[in-house]
Amino acid sequence: LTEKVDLDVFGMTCAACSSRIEKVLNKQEGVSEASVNLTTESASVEYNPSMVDVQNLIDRIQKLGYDAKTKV
Ligand code: 9UX
Repeated sequence: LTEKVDLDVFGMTCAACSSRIEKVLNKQEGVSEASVNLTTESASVEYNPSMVDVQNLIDRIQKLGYDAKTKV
């Protein structure tokens, strides 16, 4: 079972920011595919909800010094 979430990501100013976040999300247990887009300031994450939830993903992003919220 895989779910997909789209996040708005705040605070990214360069391409290193987005690749940093993308790398961390992809290392997170339960994440099968994460891509972060600097231009649209967003992230798209496919994950297994029995292993990780959206708040875990947001926490990861916040620990790097950025912010994120679920896109509505
Ligand atoms: Mo470059 Mo992006 O220092 O934070 S990685 S602006």
